[in-house]
Amino acid sequence: MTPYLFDDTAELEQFKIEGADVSFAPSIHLGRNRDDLLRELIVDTPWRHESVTIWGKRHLQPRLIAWYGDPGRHYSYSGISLDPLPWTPTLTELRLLVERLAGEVFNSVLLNYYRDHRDSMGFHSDDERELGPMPIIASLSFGATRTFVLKHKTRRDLKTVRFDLPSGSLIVMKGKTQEFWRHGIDKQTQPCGPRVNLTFRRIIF
Ligand SMILES: O=C(O)CCC(=O)C(=O)O
Ligand SMILES: [Mn+2]
Repeated sequence: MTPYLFDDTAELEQFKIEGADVSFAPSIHLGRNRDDLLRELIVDTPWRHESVTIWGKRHLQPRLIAWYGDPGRHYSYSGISLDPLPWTPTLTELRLLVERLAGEVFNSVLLNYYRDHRDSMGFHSDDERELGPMPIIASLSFGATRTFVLKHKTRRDLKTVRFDLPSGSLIVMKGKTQEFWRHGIDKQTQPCGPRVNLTFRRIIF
């Protein structure tokens, strides 16, 4: 039996990664069936397929997104600007749960929908000015297990860190993680089902 079938490991454990503050819980207690939540998020979210500008060129993002938050919490990155949708009961419930586990308060969430193994997220840091100097990002995953990859921005001697994000897992990045490290989700050759990821954030202005 894999430990991920249990719903009772709510403890966040800190990874030992130099210059980063990353903690992880493989299976948080949700009080609801994860597959039902995944289906609900896929069906009920007004997903957007956005184009972003990278090095002056427009590209369709290899995933769908949606932005929710308190009124006025706009989010802009790579040439797109998102107006927040109002919190749904499900997203409010998940936000309260994640706030309790992370011991932080969030006012917005970016939803990412990876339709299959071909969807991905390029290496980036969540270091937009509106997130403040040491952003706290809590990232909750549902659906297919995908691999989260962390690479240091300058230190070639530090190994790339890879770990799986199973359905119901929570990862929290804080401190100087965004200053020193980039993270992303690679495409994979092995086919997989859909995954929805919720990255709770605090926009400070
Ligand atoms: O899908 C993930 O786990 C990563 C999401 C992410 O890095 C982001 O939304 O900024
Ligand atoms: Mn990110």
